[in-house]
Amino acid sequence: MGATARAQPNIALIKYWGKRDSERNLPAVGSISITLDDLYTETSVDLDGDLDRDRLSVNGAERPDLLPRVAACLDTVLGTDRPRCKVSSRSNFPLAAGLASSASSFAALVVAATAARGLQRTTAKLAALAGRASGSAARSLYGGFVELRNGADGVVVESILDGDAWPLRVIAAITEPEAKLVGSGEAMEISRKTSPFYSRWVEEQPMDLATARDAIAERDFGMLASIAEHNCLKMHSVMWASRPPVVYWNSATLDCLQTVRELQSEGVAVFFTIDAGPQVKAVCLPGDEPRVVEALSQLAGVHAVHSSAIGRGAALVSCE
Ligand code: 2P0
Repeated sequence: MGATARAQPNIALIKYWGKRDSERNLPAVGSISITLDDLYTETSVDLDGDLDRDRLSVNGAERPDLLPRVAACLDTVLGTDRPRCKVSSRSNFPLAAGLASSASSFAALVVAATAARGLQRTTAKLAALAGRASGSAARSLYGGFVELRNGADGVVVESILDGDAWPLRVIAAITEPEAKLVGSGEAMEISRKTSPFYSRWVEEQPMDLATARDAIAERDFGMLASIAEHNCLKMHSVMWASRPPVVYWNSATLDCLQTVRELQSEGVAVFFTIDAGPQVKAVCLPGDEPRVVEALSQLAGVHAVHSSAIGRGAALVSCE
């Protein structure tokens, strides 16, 4: 039996950084994200008892190096007595470079594996399973504006506003197409153990979440811009103050920030956010998108820009 699912990455406006329980991969803080539309990962899972071992191909190439994490996720979703699986995954954007490919990849994997086995699960359950593999993946099960909270026994995820209700645009400026050197899971642990700002970061997160929630409920772009940029820079300050320091930015990252600041001073409704990578995501109102795309595309250090609307959560494409 086999199934194919599609999931989109999500971009956190209020970030997840740090774990309270590494074993169960539970985040130390809640987060708020928007699920994208135009970037996606499509993953097929075929259950095949005749295989001698699990197989994984990513964008057409065998990737045994990525298999242990995928196999662990399959064990969580299907049980350790599961049949061997053939997994093929394709994404239409760069992987492991700060565009949340692990979010879309694990969200699609969990949905496809569940369907391939003929299991019925609620979206909440699928989100919890995806979160075990990658904290941010839990959010990609839902569309629009999504909040992840820490519940007593795991994460609680919900869509807090439909994308159609506030159709913001996201422009991702790619400043480095190659994969990052330090994975976010490892970097989070370095921050938790060594950054003098880490405890303050965790302490202040409920305040930032509340402000962003209000901004989204009121469709207040200025308020959302201000809290999202603050939360992003605070997360990177935690990383920069870690030992060893975790610095994902390059000089083009800073050029993008400067360009966003200039656009803001010209009255353009745009703000930036940066994840565990050097790419800059500019979030703007639809009418301002052409100016933002044009300004970011012109920068020498920007290799490509990807524009996206806000989209829906992970979904099954086919099941045999
Ligand atoms: C986020 N990031 O909220 C934050 C902002 C990166 C910076 O979630 O260790 O790949 O697999 O749970 O989900 C990236 O972390 O981490 C991430 P794991 P994940 O989007």
